[in-house]
Amino acid sequence: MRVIAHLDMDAFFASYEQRETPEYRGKPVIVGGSAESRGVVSTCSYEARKFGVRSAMPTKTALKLCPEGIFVRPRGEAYRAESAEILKILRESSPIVEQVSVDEAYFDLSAYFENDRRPYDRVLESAGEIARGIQSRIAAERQLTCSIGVASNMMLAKIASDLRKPNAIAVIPESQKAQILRPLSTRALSGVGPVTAEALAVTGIVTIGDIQDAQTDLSEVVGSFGPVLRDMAMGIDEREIELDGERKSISSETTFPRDTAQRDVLRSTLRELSRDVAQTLDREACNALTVVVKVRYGNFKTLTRQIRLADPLDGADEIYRAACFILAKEKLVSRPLRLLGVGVATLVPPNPQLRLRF
Ligand code: TTP
Ligand code: MG
Repeated sequence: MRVIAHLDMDAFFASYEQRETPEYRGKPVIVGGSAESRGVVSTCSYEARKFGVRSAMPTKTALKLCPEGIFVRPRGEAYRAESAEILKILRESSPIVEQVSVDEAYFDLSAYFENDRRPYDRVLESAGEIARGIQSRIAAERQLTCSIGVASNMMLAKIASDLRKPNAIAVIPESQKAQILRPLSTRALSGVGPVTAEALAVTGIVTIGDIQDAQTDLSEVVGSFGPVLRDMAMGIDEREIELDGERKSISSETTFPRDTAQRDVLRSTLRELSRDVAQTLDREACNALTVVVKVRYGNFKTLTRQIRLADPLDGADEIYRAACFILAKEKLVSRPLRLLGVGVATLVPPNPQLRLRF
């Protein structure tokens, strides 16, 4: 029986700041760039969320929504060091751990239940108790709260960790997985970004339940992603946890509902993908030295082209400009595209001088 857990820290950067500065506790704390330099919110405490403040919102907007908020600049290095301590605790409970971002990791608990003969749902429930133990240890040793989801696969475990945040343990029973997925937005499925979600919404598919009930073959709408999407909507996900070291690249890609060479469509997609990548980079507290563009044509021929930059970059605009440059220089849009992707690699710690922009 496969038993997978997903841990996600609660309001990570903000909780860290609240732990470090006791006066901040119980108050709306907003971590992000400065309003004057058009900075955005990295995250905010749950107290600030009551005012409507959210990640990725311009700090200026956050200031309007929550004028009494405590505004703090992010400290990437400190968060990464904290993340390493949390991971150490996790590794003592399971040797199979895959960290996916600065505040998030999957871990495998199957070994605890190898010879367990109880029904699957009972086993998952017991795994929930192990997760509770880990959560208590993190609270005691790091004074930070987290949420952990437990289920039969990675996708469900991640969805579970988000179901009852903050400070929650959520188990998705195997017998109820399809039902629990039903009301959730299609965006909860990995690989469904804003573009795919919109393409689905146009055909009336808004929730995962809508995918479950769809009579038509979704490949009309999302191409080869269709069958995968159907599986995910039913709660099926065969991915294995990858035992990795540091993350080596970050990317985002989208398959078009119809092959396209239209410049405005490609440009706006590129902007969206660049924003996506920049956001992940920001979350990882990293900059990048390489920008990669991936294209796939109607006949499935796939090309990737990259450039190495002299100075590390981390902003969406910079990634977008580099990607446009690659597309033009390599004449990649000689035919309509089925898929367009943008990525960054050669990740490096942020340049302290660049941090002064905040
Ligand atoms: P999340 O886990 O998405 O958010 P969170 O931990 O702050 O809050 P939640 O309780 O909802 O999990 O992201 C983890 C950290 O990554 C977050 O603390 C700050 C950073 N981050 C950004 O810098 N920009 C972003 O847009 C997001 C979403 C997160
Ligand atoms: Mg989190």
